[in-house]
Amino acid sequence: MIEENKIKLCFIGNPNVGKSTLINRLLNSNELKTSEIPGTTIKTIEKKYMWKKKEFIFFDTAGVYRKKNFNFNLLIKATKSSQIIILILDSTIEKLDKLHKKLASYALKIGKGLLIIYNKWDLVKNKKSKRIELEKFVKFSLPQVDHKKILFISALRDTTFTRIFNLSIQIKALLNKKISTSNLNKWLRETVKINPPIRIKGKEIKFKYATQVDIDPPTFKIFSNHPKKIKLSYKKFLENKLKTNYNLNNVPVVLKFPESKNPYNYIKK
Ligand SMILES: Nc1nc2c(ncn2[C@@H]2O[C@H](COP(=O)(O)OP(=O)(O)OP(=O)(O)O)[C@@H](O)[C@H]2O)c(=O)[nH]1
Ligand SMILES: [Mg+2]
Repeated sequence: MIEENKIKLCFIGNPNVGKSTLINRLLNSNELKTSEIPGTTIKTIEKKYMWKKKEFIFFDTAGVYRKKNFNFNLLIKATKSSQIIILILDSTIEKLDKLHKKLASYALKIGKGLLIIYNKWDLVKNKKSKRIELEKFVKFSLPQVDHKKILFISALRDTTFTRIFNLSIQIKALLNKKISTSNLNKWLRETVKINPPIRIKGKEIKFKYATQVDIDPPTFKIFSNHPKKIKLSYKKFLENKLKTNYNLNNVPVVLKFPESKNPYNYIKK
């Protein structure tokens, strides 16, 4: 089977949030040990599953805790071997703590897709207001994540998990998305025209050209006359606009502003 057809998902989160229970449900089996006692899964376990002719590889990981003897290396190794990180949170616990923010940001930083799932939704009473509240938490703590793509599930009670499979397929496709140069340049021209960068020390920043140079994660180069003078806030603005315009949700996008004065020099290489 060719590698492109594989979708590797790494399930991470605090102990006892239901990572192993969820993977068992996705596998339609009981092969992974689960229990109400935190710390059931000790090391990473890899499972394969075919879903609609696609091979899924699930990594079940040990619940993260802060004690000194927690093996972060194992978690990092599983994270690096995967394409998408699935952060499982407990719906009955209010906060997205610092460690989760770090893990999620790290996943995006190293180029992974990210899906956030609130589990144990069956235990939540006032579902409508709780959903809004939890979405706000994520929006505030992890602004890189599209809060509309968060899933609220019960690994124990739900009867279907199709959305998890479908969203993972979608996120993998986004990681590999290719945008044509002409399309990108049309976007760049229009975006800069509506909201041009401010002059820095009298110098006008002119954008010349944009091109996608890599996939997984989508990586772009934007050429201009004064790349060093572009403010970080304007770079962030372009990144956000690019993400919204091409629906690049739940995946990192890398924008580079290279020095080269003549973009054609770069392209000829
Ligand atoms: N009510 C409810 N309980 C759940 C749900 N999912 C899991 N549980 C229970 O939560 C407990 C922990 O589940 P596990 O799947 O072992 O959790 P884990 O995240 O793998 O935990 P560690 O391996 O310790 O990191 C078990 O008693 C599960 O039955 C859910 O959606 N609703
Ligand atoms: Mg477990």
